[in-house]
Amino acid sequence: METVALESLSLGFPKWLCITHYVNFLFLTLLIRSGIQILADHPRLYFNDHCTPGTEWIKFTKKKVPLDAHYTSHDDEVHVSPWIALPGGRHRLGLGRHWHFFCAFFWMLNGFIYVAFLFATENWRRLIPTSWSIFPEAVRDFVTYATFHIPEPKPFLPYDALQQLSYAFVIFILAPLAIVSGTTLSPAIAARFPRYLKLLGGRQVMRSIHFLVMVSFVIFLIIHVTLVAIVHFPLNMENIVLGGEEHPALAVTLGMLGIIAVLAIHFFVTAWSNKKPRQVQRTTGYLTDALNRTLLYRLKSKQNYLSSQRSPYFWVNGSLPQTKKWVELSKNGFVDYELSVFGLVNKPLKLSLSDLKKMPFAEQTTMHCCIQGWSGIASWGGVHLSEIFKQCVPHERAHFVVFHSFQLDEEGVEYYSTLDVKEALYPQTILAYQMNGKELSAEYGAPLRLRVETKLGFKMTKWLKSIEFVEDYRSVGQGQGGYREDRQFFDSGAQI
Ligand SMILES: Nc1nc2c(c(=O)[nH]1)N[C@H]1C(S)=C(S)[C@@H](COP(=O)(O)O)O[C@H]1N2
Ligand SMILES: [Mo]
Repeated sequence: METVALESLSLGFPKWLCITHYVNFLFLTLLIRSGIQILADHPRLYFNDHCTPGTEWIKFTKKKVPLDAHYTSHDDEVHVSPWIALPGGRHRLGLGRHWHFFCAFFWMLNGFIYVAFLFATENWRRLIPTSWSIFPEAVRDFVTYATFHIPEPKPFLPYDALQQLSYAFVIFILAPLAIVSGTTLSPAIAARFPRYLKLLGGRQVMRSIHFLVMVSFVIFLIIHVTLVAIVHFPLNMENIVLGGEEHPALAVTLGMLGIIAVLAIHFFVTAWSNKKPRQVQRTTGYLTDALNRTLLYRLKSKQNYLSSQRSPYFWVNGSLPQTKKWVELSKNGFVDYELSVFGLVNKPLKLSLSDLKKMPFAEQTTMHCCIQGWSGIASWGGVHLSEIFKQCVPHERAHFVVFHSFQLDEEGVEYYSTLDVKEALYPQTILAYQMNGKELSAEYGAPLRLRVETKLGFKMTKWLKSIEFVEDYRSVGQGQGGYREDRQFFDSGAQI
């Protein structure tokens, strides 16, 4: 039985293996490049969820965070060349993420197909060691390589022990680790399963592991490709491309064409992202938005951190509003502030802070996840949105809620975000006027801000001016669902 199985392996590598191997190379390299783009937006890694500057275990920026001046997490972004990052350049986080999620899907799909075939045939025997002797053999092989010799391959594999072990490690340890650590970075999953996240060491530990997995893949790729190229080159290409040892010239030609095709795709997606970012946002969105809606939309936040777990430092995003109205209001401690609720409602409202404070008080201690990568834990106190719904009574046709801010950008464009009415009514979706038990301070969004705990931070409009009920968010701004979606091509789901 055993020998029959092994003999079938000696016939060479099947075609599905050759194909999935190339597809894997394509998506893995796209994932690495887009991952670097994402990291560049907050180039610091921590083993704690507070992300206090100075507690990084590694950082890729020389910038120092001034603790006395207004410094936002945007100021901390670094720029990476398009030769390395996908798509590279300034303010490309949104697009980097689109490619990362799009490719993650196909990379996983390809991986599952590969593993399914591996076990449906006898090919898993090439990878999974069945004897402890593999370890001393691998050490011997390492010494052989290190002294610039070539070790004996094992019969039927045709890998040596070191190859077998490293391939098994990449496929059965590194790849699953990438998937698990990547999944926990979804704020919706983190909000729904806070204990599971804690069990794994926390968000920033997972983010660091995700990074270390990427580094391991890069190291593996470099060594792997180098050894393929210098040890029995044409013979390797025959196995890799054709699955058997017959036509060396054909194998090398096809193999090189494959690599050129992968490079061409890299050039194409980089150029496309820089020329037509909106098109990329929409195209990749067909898949990732649909997946996000099916898998994550229904998750509700179940976070309840202790007040002792609050972060000593909380990053700030966005600069203070310069609008006359807000500046005036702030001088007066917001006593004249009125939140207006308008649009498709039966009863438009003007609510002062004291009106809001008379409504039932809601408080939650949660972890904030910024799209850039940092996190922080704080308590937020205010009014659940259902209270506003009760008073204004939205029309049947009101499917979306728009949160308008006092803050305008340099071009005078207003910051806003949208939620659909169902999400707006989820537990822990509140209008907060308190942070950590005190009045909300100016930089964190005074007098009022939104908190939606299953989403990334950019959905949580600060310096809230008004709430509008609309039928379709596409009629607001540039129609993408929010200021960041409009301007920076962020994904409007904001749950991954
Ligand atoms: N008006 C306005 N609201 C905003 C932003 C902004 O730039 N302007 N930034 C958002 C982003 S990206 C994040 S991560 C959070 C940051 O909240 P914090 O400054 O309280 O940490 O606010 C969100 N709300
Ligand atoms: Mo953010």
